[in-house]
Amino acid sequence: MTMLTSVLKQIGSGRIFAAFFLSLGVALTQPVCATEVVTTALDKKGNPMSDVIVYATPLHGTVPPVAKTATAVISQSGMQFSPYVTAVRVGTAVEFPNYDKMEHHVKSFSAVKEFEIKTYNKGVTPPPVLFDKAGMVVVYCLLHNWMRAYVLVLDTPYFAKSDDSGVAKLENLPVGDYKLEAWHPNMGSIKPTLSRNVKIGTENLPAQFQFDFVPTARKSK
Ligand SMILES: [Cu+2]
Repeated sequence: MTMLTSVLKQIGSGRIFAAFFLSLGVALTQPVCATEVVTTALDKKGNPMSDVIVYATPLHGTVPPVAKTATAVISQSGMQFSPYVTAVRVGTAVEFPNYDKMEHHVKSFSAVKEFEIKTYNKGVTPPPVLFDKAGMVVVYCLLHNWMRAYVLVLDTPYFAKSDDSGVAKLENLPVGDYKLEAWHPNMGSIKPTLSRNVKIGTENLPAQFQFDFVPTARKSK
């Protein structure tokens, strides 16, 4: 048994762990039906980066329509927004519940989605905000200047956020050609994403995105 077939056997279940193939330096000749792409985000110094959004946009064809009921939640909890970074599809309604005893005043000045949720009584859930345009939205609290959340609104359903080990998993990707991109909030909406075109299903996949900066620590009280 060659090393490759042994690795494939261990992996099983049709998953592609790109890192394995890259480290093995093996060119795949047999088509592989990918259902999951695993990427690792690293900073300039080579340390794992969390809160990186990795997303894949098909170069041909269309993506499934967004569910009419697509929702996400960004709460105010412990005097911070949680989560700090969120990716959603265009057409997603986002709720901003307040779980703190303190009041918050949620505000976005971003052209992609400008909105304001003024202070409200505890126990009241304000109506959700519909994110109807692609791009980046920065959410502030006007009462607490360290509070900030980032929303990346995407035209594709294929996205994931890196965890503390820098790993993001894109799941249920149909075979095809994609533009694979990686974005971190420190890049704002001006700096271009790290990107490359990939063919999912027939050749090696990139395992790694290395950024040319070290992310700044999240501000706190
Ligand atoms: Cu606040």
